[in-house]
Amino acid sequence: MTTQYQDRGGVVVITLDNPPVNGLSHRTRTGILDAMVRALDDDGVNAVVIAGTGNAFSGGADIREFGTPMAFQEPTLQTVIDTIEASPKPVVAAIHSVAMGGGLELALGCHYRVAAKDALIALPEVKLGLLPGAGGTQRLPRAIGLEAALNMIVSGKTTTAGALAHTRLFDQVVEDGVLEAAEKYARNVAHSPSAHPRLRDLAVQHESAEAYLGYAGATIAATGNLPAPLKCVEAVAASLRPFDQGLLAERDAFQYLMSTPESRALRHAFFAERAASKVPDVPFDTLARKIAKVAVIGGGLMGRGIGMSFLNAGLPVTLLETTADALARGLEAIRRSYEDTAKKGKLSQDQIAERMSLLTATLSYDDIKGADLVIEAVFEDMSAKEAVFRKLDEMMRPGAILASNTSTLDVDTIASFTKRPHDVVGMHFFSPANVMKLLEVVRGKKTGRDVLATVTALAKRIGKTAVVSGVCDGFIGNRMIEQYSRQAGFLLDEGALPEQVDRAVERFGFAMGPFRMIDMAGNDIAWAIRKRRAVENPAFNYSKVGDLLCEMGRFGQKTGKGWYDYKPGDRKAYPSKEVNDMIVRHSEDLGIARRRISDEEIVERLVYALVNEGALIVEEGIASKASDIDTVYLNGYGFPRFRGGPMHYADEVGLYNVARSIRKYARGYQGQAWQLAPLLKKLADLGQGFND
Ligand code: T1G
Repeated sequence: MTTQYQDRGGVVVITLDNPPVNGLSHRTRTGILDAMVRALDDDGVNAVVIAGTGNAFSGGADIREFGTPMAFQEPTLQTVIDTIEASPKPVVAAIHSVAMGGGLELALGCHYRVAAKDALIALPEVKLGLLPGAGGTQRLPRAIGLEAALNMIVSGKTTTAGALAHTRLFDQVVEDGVLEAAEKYARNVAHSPSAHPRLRDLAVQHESAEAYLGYAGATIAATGNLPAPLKCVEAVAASLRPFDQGLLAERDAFQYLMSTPESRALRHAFFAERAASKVPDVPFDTLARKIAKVAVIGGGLMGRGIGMSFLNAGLPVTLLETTADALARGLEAIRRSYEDTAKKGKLSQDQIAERMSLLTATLSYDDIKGADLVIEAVFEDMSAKEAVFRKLDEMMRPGAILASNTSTLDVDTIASFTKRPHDVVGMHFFSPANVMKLLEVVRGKKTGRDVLATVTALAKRIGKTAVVSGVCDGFIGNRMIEQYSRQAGFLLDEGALPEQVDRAVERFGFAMGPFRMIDMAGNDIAWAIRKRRAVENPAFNYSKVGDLLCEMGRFGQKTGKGWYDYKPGDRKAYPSKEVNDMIVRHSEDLGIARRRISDEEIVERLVYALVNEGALIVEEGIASKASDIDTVYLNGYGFPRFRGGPMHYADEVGLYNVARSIRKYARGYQGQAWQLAPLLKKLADLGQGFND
């Protein structure tokens, strides 16, 4: 059973008990409705309280049902809410914790609501490409006003019951003891002579609603082309009409959004990110090690960001450097970063003081030997890693986890510098490490399962999204972006220019095109990797135009010029005549007649290069599932979330069509770069998708 029924002397408590967040599955909806009917039929019952067990009152509709017939199987959430709202006996919601989406809508259908001050309140459906589909767009404006409701619904942002205590949304907000307070409240109103209040009976007040809603709609339309935010405005606007009419408008909008590719992609992303930390051969109940103290070796850009990630989560960090000067610079940079955040109003001086108090600095390994986890972020050179890991092996207490932040080097080789390879793991943070959510957890052949369980749980604790990768050059993300960059270079040889390529993928939804991105990261870094690759794998051919650019000293923003020209203090990228002339000359030198290339071809070649390499990565077992590839690209490489990630996007296009396009490009310029991945071919032939 996922609902409990308890008669407490005339007040019935219906308790939702559907772990992990009391999702309103068909079973749970049926349980609530049956309990309501039972309470209504029982003359001894004077009032009803609806409560939730565990970590949530309710996290909303059970999204695991979406896309299945159960999602709309009667009793729907609307039916449950209608029954509650029509009850002659008062129904009180006891909100002790999370009330989100359909969970908040369930509470909105109750006559009264008692909540804990810090209970998290949200209608986050828009983040799933939807909108509140069980009356939330109609009842919330009646509870907190049109503007506040629209802001909450369009942004999907989370607030607390305390922040809304002054509104009609809550009849009582308490520090704790919510259930007792709700039960007491129920007894007090049980014999109230007047009808119990229903939000649906209120009218939405706003002196200039039309103007305000018109402005809101225009603003949203200007910020992007996603359907859900606009439908949110339409549905909330309908709350100005009689309630039942507004409800119909909401229902039409919800049904429409449920079938959009954007919503399918956003729902896929939601689950992909939560599935990523589940490693097939690491049982979910694997005992994680206790991490209470962290050490970071290296106070450079990455070391500082990594240290801040832990400080921000309240974990003490010891930063170790080799010289006092380097250490001082690292500490100063961390403080300055916090001060900058404070200037934006996102951090208080007390919070800065608290975080800095958790940070200690040292030049001695003696001061870190008691740490539970040590993360090395020194120079990306194997001899430097060897020196550090031999020292760590000698100094660190038994059971400490020894992690490397390496982005390219072999974690098995690093582990071989120690006598405890089972304690060694890669923790590849993305710069800036205190901001980027993605964490690639690189498992060596001998990395212990409990180490993986520990690091993936720790990632969530510090607000990161962990994806476990096997050992290969570039792990998951950087290995794939190399193929993406190859195609970008070949496109220049054949007729495209940097600004066209960037514009095409940015229109597709990428945060930044390949050339603006590498100008920011540094063309010299890519140059060094290409040189290394050319030695290791002479068959690895790529456009030489990137090398020519570096030979011109155009390393990117850091040199004031790269693929684009930059002006001092201005991060805008200006197309460069010098570079474009060089590109055209290079095509002539290659004897290539430049051709006009469509944006569609540009997007296909860049995205399918990711998809094909992703298929190889899954096939080799470097990633355990295709959705992990999506999680990496959504959280570390600016892939548009409303497209769900490269693998989900390929499924939406149809793998047959992707394979057909790849075969076409394999017959073109530098076609040998297109080796159709066997997994992609197999699934295409079977008419299946990666995420089936
Ligand atoms: N349905 C099913 N499972 C859910 C779920 C949901 N609504 N929310 C979370 N889970 C699972 C999640 O997959 C994970 O599973 C576990 O719970 C812990 O999640 C009609 C149509 C509630 C704030 O969008 O924001 O209502 O990995 O790691 O950090 O209008 O989960 O353990 O197997 O995120 O403590 C609207 C989404 C639905 C809320 C908890 N509701 N959830 O955060 O844990 S649509 C949402 C969250 C809807 C109505 C519409 C968060 C959380 P597993 P977690 P957390």
